[in-house]
Amino acid sequence: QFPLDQYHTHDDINAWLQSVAATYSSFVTISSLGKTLQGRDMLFLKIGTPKPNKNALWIDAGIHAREWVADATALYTISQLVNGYSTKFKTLLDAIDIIIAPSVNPDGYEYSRLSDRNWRKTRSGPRQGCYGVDPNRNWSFHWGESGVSTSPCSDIYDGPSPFTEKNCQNMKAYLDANNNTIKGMLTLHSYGEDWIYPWGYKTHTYPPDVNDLRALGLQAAAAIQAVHGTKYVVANSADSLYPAAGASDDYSKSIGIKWVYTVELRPGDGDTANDHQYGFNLPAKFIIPTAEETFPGLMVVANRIMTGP
Ligand code: 0X9
Ligand code: ZN
Repeated sequence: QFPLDQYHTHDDINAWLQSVAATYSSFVTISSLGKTLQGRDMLFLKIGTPKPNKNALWIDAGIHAREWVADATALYTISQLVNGYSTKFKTLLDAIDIIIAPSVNPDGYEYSRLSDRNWRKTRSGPRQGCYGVDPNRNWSFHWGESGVSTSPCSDIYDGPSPFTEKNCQNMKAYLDANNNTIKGMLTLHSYGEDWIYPWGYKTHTYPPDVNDLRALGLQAAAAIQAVHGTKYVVANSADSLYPAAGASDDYSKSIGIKWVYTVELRPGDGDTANDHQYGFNLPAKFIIPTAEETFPGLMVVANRIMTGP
C-alpha cells in the first residue's frame, strides 16, 4: 500500500522501491548510488529489458530538499513505466533503460519533512554555525562563478570546494562511469513550470547543439500542455531564470550527455493558475495532476534517445 497521491518518508520511499524491484525483477534492478552523510541509502531503479550496451535516460529528483513534488513525480513515473512495461512501453524499454533516482538529497528531505519545510540544502556542517551546502551549486563545472554565495549560512552556499557533498559525489560517480550510455539527463525540481537547458552558469552562453536542445524541449512542453493545459516556458536557464554555476545539469552536459534539462514542475510563478500561490509547499492533491502532465514530457526525451543520434 503506497499511495502515489501522498508525500512519503524517506524510509517508505526506499521500502517501496525495494518492493517494485522485487515484483518486477525480470526488468527492474535496484542499486544504490551510495550513502549520504547521515547514512541514508540513495537507491535508484534501472527499468528496461536486460540487454548489454543499452542507451539510457537518467532521471533524478529531489536534489533540493523542499521540492517534494519532484520526488513524488519520479515515483509516479516509476509506477507508470512498470505497469506499462509489457504494453505501451514495450518497444521503448526493449530499446533503452530508464534510470530513476527519485530522492537524491534524502538528508535534506527528511529535515524538510520533520524540522523546516523550507529547507533546500544538504545537512553537512556546521560551518560558521550553519548547516548545509546547496547541492545544485556544488558540482565542479565553472564552480562558484555565478549565482552562489560563499557564506555557509546562505541557501545557495556552494560549499568549501566542488563535490564536498556526499550525495553529489555519489551521483557524479555514477554519471561519470556511465556517460557513454546515458544519453539524457533530466533533473526534476520545483517550481516555475520551466523546461530549461544549458548552459546555466552564464547568460547568452550555449552548448553547440543548443538548437537540438531547444527543439526537443518545445516538443516536451507541447506534450505537457496537451494533458491539462499547463504551459511550460522552454528556455536557456541562465537567460530565463538566472545564472547559477555548479549545478548538476551543466556538469552532465560537460561530460558529454546530450539531452540535458532541468525541469521546474508546478506550480507556476507568474500565472493565475489556482495552485501558483503554494510555491514549494504544494498540497498533495496536486501531485497526480503534476505527475501525469510531466510524464509525457519525460517520455519525449526517452523516445528521442530510442530513435538514436
Ligand atoms: O537554482 C537552481 O538550482 C534551480 N532552480 S530552483 O528554484 N529549483 O532552485 C535552477 C537550476 C538551473 N540550472 C543551472 N543554473 N545550471
Ligand atoms: Zn531546485
